[in-house]
Parts: sequence; C-alpha cells; structure tokens
Amino acid sequence: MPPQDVAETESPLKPELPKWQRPEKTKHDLPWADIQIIDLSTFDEPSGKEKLAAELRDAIHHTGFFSVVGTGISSREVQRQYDIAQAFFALPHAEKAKPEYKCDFAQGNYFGYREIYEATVRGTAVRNNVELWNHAKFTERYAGEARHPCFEDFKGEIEEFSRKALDVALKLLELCALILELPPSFFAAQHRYDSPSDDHLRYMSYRPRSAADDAAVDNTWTRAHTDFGTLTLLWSQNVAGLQIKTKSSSSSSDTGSDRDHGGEWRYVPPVDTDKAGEGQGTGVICNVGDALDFWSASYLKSTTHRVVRPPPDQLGANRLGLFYFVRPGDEAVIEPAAASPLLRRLGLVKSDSSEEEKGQESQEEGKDGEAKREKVTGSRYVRARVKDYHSHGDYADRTGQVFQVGNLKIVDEAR
Ligand SMILES: O=C(O)CCC(=O)C(=O)O
Repeated sequence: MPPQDVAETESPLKPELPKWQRPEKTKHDLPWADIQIIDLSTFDEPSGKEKLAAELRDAIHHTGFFSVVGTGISSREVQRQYDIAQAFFALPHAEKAKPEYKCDFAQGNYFGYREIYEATVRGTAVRNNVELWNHAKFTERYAGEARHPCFEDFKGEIEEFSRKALDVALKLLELCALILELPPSFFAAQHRYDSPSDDHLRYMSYRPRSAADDAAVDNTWTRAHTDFGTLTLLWSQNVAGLQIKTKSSSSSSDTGSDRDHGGEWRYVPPVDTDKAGEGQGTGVICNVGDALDFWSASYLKSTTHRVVRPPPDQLGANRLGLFYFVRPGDEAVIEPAAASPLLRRLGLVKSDSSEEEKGQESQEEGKDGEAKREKVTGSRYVRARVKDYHSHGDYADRTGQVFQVGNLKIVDEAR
C-alpha cells in the first residue's frame, strides 16, 4: 500500500483541520545541486554511526547541505504540522500581527510572528513576501514567549514534533562529533531540549509576487545568507526556489568534488522516501549554521543560500515550509574545538587554544582589539545576528558585508 494511503486509513487527528495539499514538483529542468542523502534509520545498527559519519563527511565538509531520510517521523506527523501551519496563515492579518505576537527584532528575539510586507526589499518599493511563526521550545523557561491562541488545541502535537525534530538533529550532531573525532556527545550536550537556547520550530509561508515586482528585486524571496545557529532542518517541500551558492574553484584549494559547480547558484532538490511508509516530503534538508562552522574552524561549512521566485509551473500557491532551527545553547561558548584531533592534524586549531589567543593578542591592541578577542556565548551570537539581520525597514543586498561579535566574524554573502 502506498504510504499516503496508510495515513488516510487512520482515524483523523482531532481537532480536524483542512488538509494542506502538497504542490506538484516542477517539470522545469533546473540546475539542481548534487545533495548527499543519508539514511538515519541505520543509526543504531552495529557500526551504523561510523558508517553514516563516513558517508556524511564529504558533503558536510564541501557543501554544508545534505538530506536525511529514515528520521522516524512519519508522513502523517509532517502533514499535520503543515495543516496547522496552513490554518494559522489563513487567519486575518490583524489576528496574526498583534503587537504581543510579533518578533521583537530590536532585542534579537525571533520567537513569534514575522509579519508579511513589513519591510521593503533592496531599497525598492517592493515588499517582503514572507510571513512566519517561530515556536519557542515548550519548556517553563519560554512560557512567557509569544504563543498564539490558534495553536492552543495543538500544543501537545507541536511540542512532540519539536522534540522529535531536535532528536533527529542530535543524531546528526553526534555524527558531526564523530567526523571531528570528538567525544560523541560533544555537541549534543550543548543542545538539550530542556536547556535554554533560541531553538524554534518554524512555519513559513511565501506569497507569490507579480513578475514585475520580482524582477525589480532580482527575483529575491529570501536574500542570500548563512544560518545563524547550529543546524537547520527543513522538511522537504516541492516548490523549488531554495538555492545554495556552490564553491568557486578559485576560493579554496580543497576543490575537485562533484559538488563543486564553480561558484554558481544551484537549486536544492526535494527529497522523498518510500521507506517504512514515510512517504513524500518526510525527507529533511539539513544545513550547517554559523555556530557549527565556528566550532569546527570552518571544516563544516555554513553555506550561503537564498530563495528565489519559483519556476512558472509552481507560482500558483503559497510556498509553505516547515523547519526546526537548532541554536547553540545560551551558555555554550562558541570557539574552535581545540580537542578535535582532525582539526589539529589539519592545522585548523592549535592543541591549546590559549596559544592561539596569545598570538592574536600581540597583533590586536587596545580596547577594540580586546572586544574582538572576546569569547562569545550562544545566546549572545544569535541575538546579535538576528538583530543585525532583521531590525531594519529594508532587506538590503548584503553581498560581502561583515558581521562581527567578539571573536566571531562572518561574511554574510561571501562570493
Ligand atoms: O524557505 C526556504 O526554503 C529557506 C529559508 C531560509 O533559508 C531561512 O529562513 O533561513
């Protein structure tokens, strides 16, 4: 029996909601990126983790994007989250955009509602066509964060999905630790559901814009950026538009991979699986964020990506997305993992990180230098980055712009 039918023969979840219809895949022949797919259902088999780490190593080092199947989260659970998201976005604008629900970008707080059309794009009169809701973790600590009453009846399911999503991410973080030859719990220990962090489960909707408006902003739906946290999980949906910036062959000596398309933008393909009745859309696209890039001294890549106007056969519907954004623990110090034998062998870290700092100290002097050497915690980095990125009336082109907090520095849209 096809997986979709399995879901349909089960009794409906209560309260019932209109079903979100998954858009068809595009028929256009787009320049797709070559994305590695790993099957997480083998994680607990003998030598399963080691094999998966070996499969993942190349992709996560070169591209920073990969896909995962066999997560153990069913198509029914994924469908239900899309149904809840669809019901939320269908509410009248005034009900979603009450001040108490809106993200407080001035404080770098990304929980709650990000309003559609709230900012212009690239200094034009064209407005931003994204709206989203970010659910903070369902723990005591975040009880005071924005919670929309529309989600009240579904709270248990949303929390369960969030926890399962983080469990998937923790397995991936264990693979990252293995790749870096660190103790398996090195990253997982800094990303527990019940410890404070700005993790969130996201529903995101893009509303199509006119061709003329899109043309005025170079077809930008989400401008090029790297992700601010540790790891991003995006449940595959069929509407094309997400693109990654492949590595320019002149930008690194570490080239020659199949995935090196010489600095071009390439579309991330949808990932399906029929495994174990999981069905379409249960595959997850994952990418490394800034924090994991810093921890790994850039061995694991936080790759620049963006979303552009979809191809003509997919322009009819809103582009709905379901994500889990893993942020570094609030108190986690983000610094290259000096304990990694791999990073040491590659000369990316020194065995004693204080040696590295002493070297830098002699170069950077005065107050400014002190601020730039300062170690940064998870919450400080994430909050500063959210504020810098979103607390403006216009989403400007940021190509080449540097963002720095303490000793952490990124170029938001590196060429
Ligand atoms: O909508 C997408 O497919 C990706 C969005 C994204 O890159 C982001 O919000 O960080």
